[in-house]
Amino acid sequence: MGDKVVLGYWAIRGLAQPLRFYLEYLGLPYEEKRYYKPEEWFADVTSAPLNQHVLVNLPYIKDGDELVFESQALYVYLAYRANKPELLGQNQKEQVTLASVRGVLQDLFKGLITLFTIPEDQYEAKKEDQFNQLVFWIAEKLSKFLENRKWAVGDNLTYIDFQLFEAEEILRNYKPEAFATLVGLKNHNESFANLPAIKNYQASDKMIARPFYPPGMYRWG
Ligand SMILES: N[C@@H](CCC(=O)N[C@@H](CS)C(=O)NCC(=O)O)C(=O)O
Repeated sequence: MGDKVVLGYWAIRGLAQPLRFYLEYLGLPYEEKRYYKPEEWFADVTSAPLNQHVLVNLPYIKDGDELVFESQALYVYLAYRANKPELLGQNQKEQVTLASVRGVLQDLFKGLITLFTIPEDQYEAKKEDQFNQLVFWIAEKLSKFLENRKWAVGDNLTYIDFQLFEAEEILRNYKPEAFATLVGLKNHNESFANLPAIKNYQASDKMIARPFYPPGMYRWG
């Protein structure tokens, strides 16, 4: 274990943004290694210690000599590291619900990526249909699921709320009028944004407001 954990990722929101919120909430001392250019990442990934790891990827957590890859694994590692395993779900029911919400969210993120990577010359013509077919109906399901519950698994906050919040922020910024109709997601979004750690972080200069996705490669971000 190191004095500070290091979160490595591109200098965009992407897969790291919920982890940044999570680190703030956990109160773990951390720093970020933000990669601004592919060359910077290439230099690191081809030298020790990263080149000694088969699963190497971004985001990663470096904790002293320990290196952890795969974003979903990072949430688990950091919950134990911060001595807050309750964020993994406190019982079987919460852990199963968390896994269900995580699966639906993965479908939603996949739909968003497909939407935002429509070829440039087809984007205007296709974006409305693709939003409805790939994104909105999944967001509606999640929203309905969240009605009458404070957090994704019920009364207790877990790490999946951090991923859910990022999905909400994408929807809220991309299509505010559609997001406003998703009452369950809207209420969850407001409750999460009001957590003191999140409120402070969003007001700080560490916060990356945009882009959500790599500039140039995506039609929106
Ligand atoms: N399954 C991986 C996906 C990671 C991934 O696709 N990382 C992208 C950025 S979102 C990347 O640029 N990885 C570095 C590389 O491919 O060299 C995770 O969840 O962490």
